[in-house]
Amino acid sequence: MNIRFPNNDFTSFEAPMRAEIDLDGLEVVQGAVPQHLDGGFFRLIGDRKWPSFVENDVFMLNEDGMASCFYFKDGRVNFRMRYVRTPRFVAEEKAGRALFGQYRNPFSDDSSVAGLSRGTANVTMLVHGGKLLAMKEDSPAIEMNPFTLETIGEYDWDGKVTATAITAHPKIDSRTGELVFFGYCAAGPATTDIAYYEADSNGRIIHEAWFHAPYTCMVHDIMVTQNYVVFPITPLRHELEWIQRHEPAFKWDYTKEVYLGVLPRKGRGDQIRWFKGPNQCHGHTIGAYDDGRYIYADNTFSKRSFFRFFPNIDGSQIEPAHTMPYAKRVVIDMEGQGDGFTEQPLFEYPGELPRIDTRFETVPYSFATMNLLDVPGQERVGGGFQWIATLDVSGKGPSKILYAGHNCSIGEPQFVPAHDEAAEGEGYIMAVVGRHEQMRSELLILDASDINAPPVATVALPFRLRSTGHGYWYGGRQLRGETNLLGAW
Ligand code: V55
Ligand code: FE
Repeated sequence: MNIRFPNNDFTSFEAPMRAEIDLDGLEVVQGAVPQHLDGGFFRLIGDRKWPSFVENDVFMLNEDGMASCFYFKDGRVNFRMRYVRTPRFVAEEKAGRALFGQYRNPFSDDSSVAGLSRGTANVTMLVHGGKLLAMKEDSPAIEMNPFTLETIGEYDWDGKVTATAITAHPKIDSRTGELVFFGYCAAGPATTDIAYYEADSNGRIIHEAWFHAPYTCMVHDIMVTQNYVVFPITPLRHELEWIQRHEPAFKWDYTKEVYLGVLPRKGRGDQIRWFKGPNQCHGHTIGAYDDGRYIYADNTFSKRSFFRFFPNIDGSQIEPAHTMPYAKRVVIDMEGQGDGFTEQPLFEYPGELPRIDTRFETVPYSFATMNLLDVPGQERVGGGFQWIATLDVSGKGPSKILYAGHNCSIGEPQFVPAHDEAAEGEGYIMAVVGRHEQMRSELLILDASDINAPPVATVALPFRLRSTGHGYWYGGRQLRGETNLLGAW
């Protein structure tokens, strides 16, 4: 059979790599890698092994997960990249062709794979309870070896997690090391069931609750504080009839309100309180905390879904400005009588892939970093994410912006603390830059307090890395299972 990828947006720099890589001793072309850095910068990339048999496939979201890691030790950087051998990947490898069809549509699959997990494990890599998991929100987590990136298999927390799908954006409580996570469409495709779980710092399930969302939609991320969990229900709708008719699995609905579902931490499903607000689309959570009465939850929101391949439900043309995400703070008064919430803007430029110093997950914080899509007035050549910004969500400190360069893309920034006792935001920002003219990528290690200073180090790769996917830093002690708290090493 002729293997041929379609001629679409994903050619050139973004063409599938389809290659697994081991490269020890990456070249440091500028500066020096800090000697004391011990750990791994894990990034999950989408990379289709076999061309889709579906026309106009949702490429970015429906690609095989490719686990990658920059391992740091003694000032050296080693790189490894391996496909996540999901049940889907293994079945397709055996067949030597794609067997799974449209994004989130089991009715479009080859009959030989009926009932097999459709998960691609292409969103986030989590280390918790001494395990490395590759995650995708429509399927179970996949366990991998944190050092070799070999796939171990599906992981269900010793049978305690029965939801058919687990979020790719769990949160680790920075005080307790507990893992807070959920699944939506947790009782099967296009169901309103949401399952909420917590695991203790050793990875044992200590809480489970189920409830129903007011309507079916994508629930990509959550907000977690010391006392509350907030589930964002925003109308990137998902209906069984659509997938039965082979229409896009998700469509944007301008008519529905937003519902923020608040549960006390470790609360029961029937304790959920819904707070309503105007139509908009949730992107990612930045950070969240509460003071006992008010929940402060920072997120990116756009007027409609960022993804232009999901059409408007009414068939209207997509307004490009409506896809632009902006950082906003949501405030919920848990002692008030109302069922609404207030919002305030956090940053003037559109951006996504926000991250914080993870040691401040669930507690008051101020440091954030994100990719920007546009900086009005700044000259640029190229498109998409070309800047990173650091900002102070408390509004007290200045924000900084770094342009990656003409025809250069930049990936999600990752904060790495300088050492375990480092103050919030004291440390490094790692980000992969794609140099499209050279068809090569670089890993930048920046001073988080001044991203405009010359990089601490520039690590060169002799190949390109596709620009999708989230990243996470895990310290060596975490990787070796010696601690479950997020830290430097
Ligand atoms: C996102 C990414 C996905 C997905 C759903 O918002 C949402 C990002 C790469 O896969 O399936
Ligand atoms: Fe995400």
